[in-house]
Amino acid sequence: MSDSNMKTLGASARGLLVVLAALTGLAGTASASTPGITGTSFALVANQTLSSQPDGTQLYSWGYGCASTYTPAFLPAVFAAPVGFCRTAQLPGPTLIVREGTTVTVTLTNNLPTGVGNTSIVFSGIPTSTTGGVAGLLAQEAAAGGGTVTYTLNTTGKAGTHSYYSGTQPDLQIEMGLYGAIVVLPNTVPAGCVAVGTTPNLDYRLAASAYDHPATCYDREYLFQFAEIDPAIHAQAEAQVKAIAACPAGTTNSVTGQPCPPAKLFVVTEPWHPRYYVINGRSMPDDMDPDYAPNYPNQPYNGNPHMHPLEQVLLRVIGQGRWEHPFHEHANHVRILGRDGNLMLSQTDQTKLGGLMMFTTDTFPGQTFDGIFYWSGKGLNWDIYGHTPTVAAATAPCIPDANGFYTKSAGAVAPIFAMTAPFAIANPTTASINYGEWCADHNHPLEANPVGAVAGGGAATLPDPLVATNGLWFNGTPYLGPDATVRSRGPTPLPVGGALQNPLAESGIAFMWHSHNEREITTDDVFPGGMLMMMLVDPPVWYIDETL
Ligand SMILES: [Cu+2]
Repeated sequence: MSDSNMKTLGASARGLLVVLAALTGLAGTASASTPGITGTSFALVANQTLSSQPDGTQLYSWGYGCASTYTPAFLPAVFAAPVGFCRTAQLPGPTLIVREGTTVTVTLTNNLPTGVGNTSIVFSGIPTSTTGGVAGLLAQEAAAGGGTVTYTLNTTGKAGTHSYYSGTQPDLQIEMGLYGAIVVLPNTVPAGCVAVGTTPNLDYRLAASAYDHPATCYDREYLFQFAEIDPAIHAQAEAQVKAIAACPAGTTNSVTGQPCPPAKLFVVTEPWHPRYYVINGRSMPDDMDPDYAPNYPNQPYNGNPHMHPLEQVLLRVIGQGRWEHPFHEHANHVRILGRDGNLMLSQTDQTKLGGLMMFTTDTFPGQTFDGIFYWSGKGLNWDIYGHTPTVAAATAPCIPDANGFYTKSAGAVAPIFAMTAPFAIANPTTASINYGEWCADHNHPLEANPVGAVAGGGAATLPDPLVATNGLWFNGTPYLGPDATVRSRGPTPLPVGGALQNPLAESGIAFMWHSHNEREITTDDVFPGGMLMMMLVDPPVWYIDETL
């Protein structure tokens, strides 16, 4: 995907969508947040399971999950059971959400099949002590056949996003799916950050800030875990596990009459040729279905970011596989806040961030970063809300604040949503439609004479909507907001009659977020797939429901 897309946001997004929608039949408007389980004591198991891939493959895998005797609590609260679930094995493992400064215990039980051997967990960057288990190379291990080990984590000073993964034969066990995320929430609300639950709108954040620092406040958050899968390795493991189960040690082979050998897997992990590239255990387009969607019973987490203009969006990102993935968040750079839970501040001014701005973010194996992304529409040279000097200008003012945007400090009304079901769009004020607008482009239409607006001098012959529009996300306009097609084009919007549009009040602009190693945006060599998702900028008055 060309990076010049950054310069031509709406137009390129529209082109991408036409292609993608035609090829994949994009699903609706699901979003995400950072769901997980919370508490100070977790009972995890390592077990075998199946993962679902977009080509229909049910892939034999191993994963961490919740012990069947353990009832986890879910965050955000909207994902309380029965919406949220935690299988006895899932991909990735359950996201553990804990609070900085608390002592956290994680008990791991090894329910992996006979022949796999021991297993363990490494909590990257978090001081850990251990009770029970048996000695291992990188961590104390839970022995085969139901053995347990308890890890005690000291989270003091460890706010941020961390990875956890198997420290036992990691070339095989991480490949099979034994990895997950641990999110450590800061235990303060820094000055200037908005505490969770204090806004009138339903709040999906886990915390007010990423770190104990006022420069790390955020409005919305998403967790992405990147990994690769070589199905040939999974096939070897599955075949050997089944062979061992059919001929348990101490018994006799029913066909040959020979004694069954001691059970031990020997899976060759080189050469290694991944064919699936996953974000949170799913590939495009599965990653755009909702969190906890029933069609992915063992892959509960999606990858489907939405945001409003100017919102500060926290990206929690982990490289869980063997490769580095150059992930490109189209539409802006990402400001890196910290890596592996280490906040990076300016060397000369500790009130300011010191992390770099990245065009493609790097995800090295086992490493995490927290970053801030936002979209503003600044500098596009057209009015993103479709105002023209004659259409809607009078009802939608744009008064620049000190930074040139129409915000509260310039008298704009911030959108507020009624939190009663079904909460879709609830802002009653027209002025809120263009909350956050970049005023320098106000009343600059993209087209001086929009197609279909005949009275204004536009062409009377509309493009064939079947050429221009495919899929539920394409709204037929580069503009944001309710009735954007009408505001930009007059009474004959595209597509005619609006039959193929996404919800009229949504009219978002979509951007591709994907790996820039283009081999990785395939599923078993078929494009589009793999490490790819669509980010949607929604108009301020569109309520972003993170549970869908
Ligand atoms: Cu790109």
